[in-house]
Amino acid sequence: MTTSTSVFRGRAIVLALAGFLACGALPARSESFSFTSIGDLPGGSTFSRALAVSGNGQVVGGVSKSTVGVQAEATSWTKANGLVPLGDLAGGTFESYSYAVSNDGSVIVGIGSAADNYQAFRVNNGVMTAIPYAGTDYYSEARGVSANGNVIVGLGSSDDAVSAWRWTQATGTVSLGFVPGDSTSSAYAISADGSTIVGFSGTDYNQAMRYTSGGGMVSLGHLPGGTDSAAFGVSRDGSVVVGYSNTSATDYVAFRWDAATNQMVSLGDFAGGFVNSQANGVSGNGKIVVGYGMSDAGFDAFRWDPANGLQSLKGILNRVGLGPELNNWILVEAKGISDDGRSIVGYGFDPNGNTTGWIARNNLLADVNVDWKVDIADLVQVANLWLSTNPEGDANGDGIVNIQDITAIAEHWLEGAGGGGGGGSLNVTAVPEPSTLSLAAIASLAGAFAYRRRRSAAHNQ
Ligand SMILES: [Ca+2]
Ligand SMILES: [Ca+2]
Ligand SMILES: [Ca+2]
Repeated sequence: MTTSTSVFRGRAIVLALAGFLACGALPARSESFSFTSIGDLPGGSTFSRALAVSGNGQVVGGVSKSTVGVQAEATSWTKANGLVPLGDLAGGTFESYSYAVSNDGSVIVGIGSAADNYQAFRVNNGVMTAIPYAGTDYYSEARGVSANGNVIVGLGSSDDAVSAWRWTQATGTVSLGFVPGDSTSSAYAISADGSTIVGFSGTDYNQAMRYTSGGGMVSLGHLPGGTDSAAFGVSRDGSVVVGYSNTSATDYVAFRWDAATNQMVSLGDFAGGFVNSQANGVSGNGKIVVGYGMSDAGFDAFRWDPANGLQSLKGILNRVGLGPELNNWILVEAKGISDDGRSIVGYGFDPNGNTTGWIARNNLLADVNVDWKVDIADLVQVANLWLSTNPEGDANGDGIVNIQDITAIAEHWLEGAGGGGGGGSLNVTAVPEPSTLSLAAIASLAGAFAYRRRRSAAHNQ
């Protein structure tokens, strides 16, 4: 074991050196992918967490510690302005957290410390106001907000029960009740379109729940063998829900549920360590899930999609050439993902060992399926969306899916796929040529496009 370990280490060092040299030879680093620390507010201890990202991927909500917010101060972050303190509700101690962000970032919701207790807040264009309690509640927190910022959900507590609530300007704060037979509930997310609210409901144990105005609050059940589950993320239209379920007394795993099958499916966990994974967020189209899993090394942020399965986010970021930025970071947990799946936020331990928030971004439009590499799967997706205006097939961002998107994919062929040894995607000499099989596939796809274009031309006459 010692021998193979040292051989492995030797190889790793050689590879790391090769990567370093390749990197140094590059004129500039690629802008296709980025990994950025959100930093820390001045004062207090050095600490931050990214807890949510806006639908458009530009605004990160979270928490840091500051001079006034020694315990915690709610924050927002943008690339242009960095980490910005959001203050706290009036009265009580000073402690606040941002938990969810609207599509354009103009509305941020969370929890603050008010005169009597902790209370849900809404920040609208920089101004923080308390969200009224529901009924006899004396404690509340906001956990989700619709894309337009008009619908906010969370949980509140009275002497009788903790229950999920929904707030709009028109209705005020209204309790959503429980799954029939249960006595507690909590709302943790709302779909971008505002139609669907998810969280959990329960008695001694919880069950993931999904609430719609037409169907009320419905249990999503558990994975086989499970007794305890909860939902933390929901897709744009409410049709995909993610969270965790146990499968035994000790094993907890991330799940993905979709309305089409009405089934919870396990997303698994990393090998090693306890069986302990959880899904926290899902892309707008329901296809990309983020959260955390556990390996021998401890907790690790994951990214999941149907084709690639459960992947270490740090592994992906290393593969696409962000090794230098990631140097010694541990990505403990991914907390949120943007609507287009290109921005993932979370927190971990930075190179100094401090808990710090981060944002990872994939700006490579040619990677239309957003799996952080440009390959045959992107060509297939373009083919499937041929001549549509669907942004998920638009590899060059011009609003139409056509032959120029094939060209864009060819120009970025195998970018992010690895082989650059950490040298970045501009290191074209390190990017393998498309294999014969891939070239044949491209040729046949090109043939299919020509056929479909002729057909479509004929239909238009
Ligand atoms: Ca600080
Ligand atoms: Ca791809
Ligand atoms: Ca296009």
